[in-house]
Amino acid sequence: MKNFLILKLLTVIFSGIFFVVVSNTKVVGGIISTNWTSNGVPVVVAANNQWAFQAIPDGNGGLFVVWQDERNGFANRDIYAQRFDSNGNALWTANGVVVCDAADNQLLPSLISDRAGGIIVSWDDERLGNPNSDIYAQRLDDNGNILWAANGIVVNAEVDRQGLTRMIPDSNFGAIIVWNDARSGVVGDFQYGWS
Ligand SMILES: [Ca+2]
Repeated sequence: MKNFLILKLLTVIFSGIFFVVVSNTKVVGGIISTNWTSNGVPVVVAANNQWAFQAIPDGNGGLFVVWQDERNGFANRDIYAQRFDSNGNALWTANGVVVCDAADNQLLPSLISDRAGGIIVSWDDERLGNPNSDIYAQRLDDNGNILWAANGIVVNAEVDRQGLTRMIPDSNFGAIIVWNDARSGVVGDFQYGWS
């Protein structure tokens, strides 16, 4: 467990406590108080680093996980996702399904339930220019199928940087998204949203 860092801890009713930890190269996760492998099951074992993961319950005793992935290069980071059942079995493609593998970097994903069994993921996206990131989003169903346009829909691509998204579900299987926006020239404005 050397170099491991607990990054996420959340309580799930009737399912114990999820924990997800990450080393400098690999991400692992498990459920405290159940019989998952004692040192955790791998979330992803791919080349280079996997970082910046987020996890939420899947509503069936398992969890969804998304992360920033460098398997395709340190200057071509992508977004991947995985689902685990209550026994720690990966339910989607081994090492995760591609949420976005567009050119350049996709960074710092956030995720929420779409309240229809799947998830909505948003992230910072540099495909149109580094470091002037934009905001993109994608929806996946409960089987990991992509539901919106390949590599995500544009949420906001104004001048300068947009990033650090946070979301809540809306009333129609979508999301309300807020982000940090520097279009005014002031990094730190949180005055923009999308639904
Ligand atoms: Ca990329």
